Amino acid sequence: SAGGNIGEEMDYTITGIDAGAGVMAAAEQSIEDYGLDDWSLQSSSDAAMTSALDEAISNEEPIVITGWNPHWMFSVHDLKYLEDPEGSFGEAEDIHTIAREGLEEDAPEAYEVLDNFQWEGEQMEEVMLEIYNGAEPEEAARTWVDENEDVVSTWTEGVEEVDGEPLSLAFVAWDSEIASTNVVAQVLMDQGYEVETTPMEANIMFQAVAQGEQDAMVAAWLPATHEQYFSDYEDQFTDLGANLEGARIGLVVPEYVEADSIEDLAS
Ligand code: PBE
Repeated sequence: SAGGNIGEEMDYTITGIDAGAGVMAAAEQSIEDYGLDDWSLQSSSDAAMTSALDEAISNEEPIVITGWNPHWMFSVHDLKYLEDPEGSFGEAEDIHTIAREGLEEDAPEAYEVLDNFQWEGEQMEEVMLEIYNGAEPEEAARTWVDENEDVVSTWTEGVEEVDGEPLSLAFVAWDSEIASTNVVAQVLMDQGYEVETTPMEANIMFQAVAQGEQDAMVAAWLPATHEQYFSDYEDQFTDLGANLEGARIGLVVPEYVEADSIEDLAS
């Protein structure tokens, strides 16, 4: 309600996601940077956070979440990022593809497709929205691949097909990475691979690719969000560069929340 203390109305709680996400570390940093001494960051999961968001909006209650782009939430709800003059959440990010050492020799065709894989935030959001609207991730990815042959062919052009070779992709169950990982899996299946996708925690995803237990992942947010995980293993895997440019993380609120900056959360 207008005039009330905004923090009090939200129990001084930022609704977060899994504790291992980079956006969680950045949110903890923002609590420090902005002196939000009364506030705490609640960890849960992407799914739990977005259902808390849906519920808050249907009750027109204030809520602050850990948000990011690309994400379907911006198409479904009227949301805004809180300004971040201290830069706790960094600047624009790219999402990188990372392959295990030796993949180029062991599976050159998959490596090439992974290296070529590149798309736009809006395209990722198309897949995310399908899933939000009830499609299974595999199904949503299949539809997108079938409807975007022109894009997909730029990833696969001139790459030879294989006959049922195994290929493993690690990911974290963030809505954005569920979308990208499933799209890449469908494309590699079309190339003849037996693709296995395995969800895991963020630190384990980096570790598994570094140790060669997983072939690749398409979910490394750089330079800031996953900096810690990345620098831990930097010389133990191959960074294939950005597959998506212009991603972003931050604190997000519904438009009706009477705050424009993280500074406004301080009491
Ligand atoms: N995210 C989505 C992840 C990276 C992808 C922003 C929630 C993170 O914060 O680590």
